[in-house]
Amino acid sequence: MPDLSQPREWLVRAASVAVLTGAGISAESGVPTFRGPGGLWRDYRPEDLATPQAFERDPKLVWEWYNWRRERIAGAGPNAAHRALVEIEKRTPRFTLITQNVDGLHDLAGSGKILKLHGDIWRLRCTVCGAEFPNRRVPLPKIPPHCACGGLARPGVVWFGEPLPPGIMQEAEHAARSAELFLVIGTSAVVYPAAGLIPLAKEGGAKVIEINLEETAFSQIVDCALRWPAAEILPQLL
Ligand code: BV8
Ligand code: ZN
Repeated sequence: MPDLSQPREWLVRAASVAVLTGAGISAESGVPTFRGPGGLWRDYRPEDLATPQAFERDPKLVWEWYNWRRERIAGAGPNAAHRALVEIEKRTPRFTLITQNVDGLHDLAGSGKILKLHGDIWRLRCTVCGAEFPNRRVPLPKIPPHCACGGLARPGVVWFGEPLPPGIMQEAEHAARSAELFLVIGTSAVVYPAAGLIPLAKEGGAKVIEINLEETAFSQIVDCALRWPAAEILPQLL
């Protein structure tokens, strides 16, 4: 376990903390990441499946992938990393959790305010009437699922090439820019505009701590890089 005295001091002193999480924070819950080992699903890449074009071309295949992911996530629960963030939220006057994850594990852990940049795998949206509704059926009884109006339903997530939900990035940018401490946990930092929050936090004067097993494009600019599994090191940070 690396020496945590410096990051601990930053955490105790910070009146405003912002956190950006990625698939890595759910890895120790048994939810496969996108780009890590075993992250690939069959022989497809997320960039090829998580797009409007893929859904247009083969909604059944795309829904099979989401159904498989929903099954994997349904069997998983929040881990010590998710819970540690709930504890930090309780102790910090101004705290914002920004996640790229669509698995809903931060909600289950009890996090309060969560900015979901890429949507929620447990919500569906009708491609015809636009109705948006929760659906936690695992497995889905019918693939692809349909809306009560008869229209084809899609996962309530943001695909590549799609804009993020309006207003969410503005809130996330404000939180990153005004944070005294910015935690980047379990993200390969390759997806934009989410990854752009990291340099933004730095420009805003935040101390940036990266928790990841591997180097990322931003490892050079962070103030502290902790190469350790999040579920082990975050509770130690507390
Ligand atoms: C947009 C939802 C514009 C769906 C997702 C060329 C260059 C730059 C950018 C682009 C480009 N071409 C296109 C773009 C833009 C594109 C993009 O960024 N592409 C990337 C691939 C280059 N972005 C977009 O399209 C975005 N939209 O820009 O719109 C626009 C504006 C107006 C009008 C129209 C259009 C939308 C992006 C959202 C895509 N949706 N997900 C779903 O989930 O099914 S992204 C997907 O990747 C997930 O959300 C995931 O969260 C995200 C990022 O992945 P990570 O979370 O980082 O996960 P990953 O597996 O990669 O990494 C895991 C990390 O954890 C690893 O580093 C590993 O080491 C670490 N780890 C593992 N175990 C642990 C651990 N760390 C700690 N502890 C452990 N135990
Ligand atoms: Zn409908």
